[in-house]
Amino acid sequence: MTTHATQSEWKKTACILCSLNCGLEVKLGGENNRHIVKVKGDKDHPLSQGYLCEKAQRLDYYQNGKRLTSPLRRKPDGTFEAIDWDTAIREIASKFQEIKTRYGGDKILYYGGGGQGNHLGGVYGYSTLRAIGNKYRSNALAQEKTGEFWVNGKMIGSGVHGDFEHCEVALFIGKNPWQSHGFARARAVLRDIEKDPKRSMIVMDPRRSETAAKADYHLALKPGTDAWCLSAIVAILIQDNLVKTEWVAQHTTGFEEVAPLFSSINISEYAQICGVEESLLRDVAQRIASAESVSVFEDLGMQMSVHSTISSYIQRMIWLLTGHFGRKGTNNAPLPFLGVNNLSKGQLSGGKHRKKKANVSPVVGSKIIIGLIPCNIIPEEILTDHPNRYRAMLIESGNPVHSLANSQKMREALRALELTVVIDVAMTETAREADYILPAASQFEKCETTFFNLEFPRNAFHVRQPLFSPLPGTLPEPEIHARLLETMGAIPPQVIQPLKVAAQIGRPAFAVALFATLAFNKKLMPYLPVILYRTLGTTLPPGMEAAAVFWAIGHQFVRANPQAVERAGFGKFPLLAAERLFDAILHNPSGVVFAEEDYEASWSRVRHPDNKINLAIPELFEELGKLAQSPLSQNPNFPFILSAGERRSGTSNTIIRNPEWDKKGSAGSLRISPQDAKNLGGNGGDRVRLYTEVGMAETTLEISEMMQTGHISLPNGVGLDYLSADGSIIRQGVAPNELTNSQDRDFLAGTPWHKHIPARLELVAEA
Ligand SMILES: Nc1nc2c(c(=O)[nH]1)N[C@H]1C(S)=C(S)[C@@H](COP(=O)(O)OP(=O)(O)OC[C@H]3O[C@@H](n4cnc5c(=O)[nH]c(N)nc54)[C@H](O)[C@@H]3O)O[C@H]1N2
Ligand SMILES: Nc1nc2c(c(=O)[nH]1)N[C@H]1C(S)=C(S)[C@@H](COP(=O)(O)OP(=O)(O)OC[C@H]3O[C@@H](n4cnc5c(=O)[nH]c(N)nc54)[C@H](O)[C@@H]3O)O[C@H]1N2
Ligand code: SF4
Ligand SMILES: [Mo]
Repeated sequence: MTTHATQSEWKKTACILCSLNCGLEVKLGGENNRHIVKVKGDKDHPLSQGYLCEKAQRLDYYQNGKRLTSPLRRKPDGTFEAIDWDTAIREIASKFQEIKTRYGGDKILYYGGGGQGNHLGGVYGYSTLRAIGNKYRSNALAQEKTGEFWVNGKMIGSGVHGDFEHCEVALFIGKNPWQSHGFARARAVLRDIEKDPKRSMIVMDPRRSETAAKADYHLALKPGTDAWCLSAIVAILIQDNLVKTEWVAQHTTGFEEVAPLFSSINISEYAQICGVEESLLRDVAQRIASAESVSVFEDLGMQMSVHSTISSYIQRMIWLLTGHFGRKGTNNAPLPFLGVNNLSKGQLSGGKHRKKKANVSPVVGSKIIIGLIPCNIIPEEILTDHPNRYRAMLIESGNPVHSLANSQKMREALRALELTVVIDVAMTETAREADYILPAASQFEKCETTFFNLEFPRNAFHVRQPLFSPLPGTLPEPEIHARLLETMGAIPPQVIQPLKVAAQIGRPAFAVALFATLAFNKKLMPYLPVILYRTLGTTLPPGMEAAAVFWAIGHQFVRANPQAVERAGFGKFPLLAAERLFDAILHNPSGVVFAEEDYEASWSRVRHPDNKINLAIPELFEELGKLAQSPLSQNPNFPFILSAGERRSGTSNTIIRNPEWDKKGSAGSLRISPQDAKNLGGNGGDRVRLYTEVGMAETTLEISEMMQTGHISLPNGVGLDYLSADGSIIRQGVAPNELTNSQDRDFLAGTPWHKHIPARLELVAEA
């Protein structure tokens, strides 16, 4: 499984550092030709079109950081020993089966399945989960986007994505796309909006972020007051008759129920609570109501703060009451190849549920949204003395000890389990707590893809070809899962051989043989990904075996969406179109446009009677009503609000662990306003102690005009442990979740309040 490149060749791949996955061309070189030495944007990529940001230049620090190269097993003394793959697979398979027999497979929690650049492993992981009887899952989406998914489900029945390239007005709520991206070619698009006098940008952010600095309207609200700020804008729309009543009558239901919630709001009072001039709120409401098109992006500044889910609801009211859905330049419902939410739910396509799933977690009883239990409750689910507590975890491509609230509690929880298995490329904070660690091939050493396909009306999908062979000692996840399943006896060997032969004859013969096999043995259905990998996969180009699942996913997709695929150029006949699509996926290293639609298609995804959007969510009315009675209070012992996890140019979650690219260590400082620094008697570069209710960390002050008084900010993705060449551990910056409390979470979705942590500062006296 090699695709060795010669010294001078440019190879196509994608960046794996954020959800945009920009298409790249990279030059390989260095020792054994195993380094990424040059990086440029791939002009042929259908979405990024040659665009990239500076972070992509650091990819070799991921590829050639300190990697795991052997399966590891924890010894009774707590240290790890290297073991061979056969032993590791055999022991892990039998230990999971033991847990299943003793307690039930529902006591095995699965976490992760993919990060910013890799979702293919998760598709294969699904087979293993079915074999071990898994029921409960979680991943990072359940600490950011589940509230939004839930609200989307109630109102629209589909995900939505703004059309920022074409909108007249862009509204960013707790979102800093200049650094964090989130839509294709973000910086280029932001510059276009900034330059065009007919277009406007509105940014709601307590901080003068890079995006806010480019905005026409910066609503520099007080941290955590989004719900009041957004409610005030909705109230202005209703009270000043700015609602597009005809559109609302034609396309929505429930307006009569929600209007009274906003018509009595005291706008001046709400403006005061959020600290934004009432006149500015009125200007913004006017601008949105009079715009031809408005696109909106809500992100962590709002989603990871108090009132997360109700804010997701209120903000939708702003653009739905003004008719900004289902047209060019507005918010639309894209058609994903395989939605990340379907992946989370363990569904191979957007099709129907196989079984009725649990709707609350077994111990805490928290709501399960898109098949995920909230990340914040994981420690309680494990540490509570309850018969249904989880006994084991399989963690794949996720670093919950570092990335979920309250790292100390998460460590304690992992240690309390009878079995923890981690699949990762590096020795992470999470892996250190595991019983077994399996070393994965890197994302540049295997076929990979993501399902973050959110563009509309033209959508693309990019399956990457490997740049290198797997580092000796590592295996790609599809191979790991195939071996686990085979060892557990889930797939009888006699099933594989005839299918392999059929695949050699051709895909039509394979299709017939596969259907016959599955018809006779329905129990094999959950293992379809691995069966495809072991059979059809052997006929695919070397290194692309794992792409076999796209044959099945593609057929399902084409059957469900024949017109979109036909318009993308794959022909009229679904069976043929699906085969062409599969070939295009395999042989197009820059990615494939798989769907072309018109804006009307958005409406077809509104899954409510008559394709009308539902404005009324009674489950949220009580919580909304509380806003009028209870403005935010602040504990006097903690006079600052800390936002822990700001996206900066120097951060990329915990994907790049090697700190060498940031030799000055400047990526990790605490931003503070000039006034607050003065009050504290501190200067830039001074060391400070930062206290929260659960922890303390030492960090360095960075005086920043971006910050308003009372608000301080730390970056995400730093404070990682890195084993340097001489064996010592380097840790640069503060690991944010040593400071966060898993109890601080949304009342409905359980999402954390990472952007709203009460904090106190103390200068460290010079020695
Ligand atoms: N460079 C870089 N880019 C990334 C990532 C990365 O690690 N590094 N990670 C990716 C991932 S996983 C994600 S989810 C996205 C997240 O992308 P964003 O959500 O855009 O990133 P953040 O910087 O966490 O938060 C955005 C803004 O919220 C503001 N904020 C803080 N408190 C409040 C508040 O109370 N109200 C409002 N309205 N705003 C507030 C902050 O000042 C900040 O500017 O970024 C992705 N892109
Ligand atoms: N306080 C605070 N905490 C936060 C945030 C915040 O703003 N504030 N942001 C949150 C957000 S939005 C997110 S999305 C999460 C992200 O946090 P996580 O979901 O933990 O994801 P990543 O940091 O992206 O890293 C995933 C893991 O995948 C591993 N990996 C990389 N490539 C491969 C591969 O090919 N195979 C395997 N098996 N493993 C691989 C990496 O080494 C890493 O350990 O962090 C969250 N944590
Ligand atoms: S970090 Fe995101 S925006 Fe930057 S190059 Fe990578 S994928 Fe593109
Ligand atoms: Mo995220």
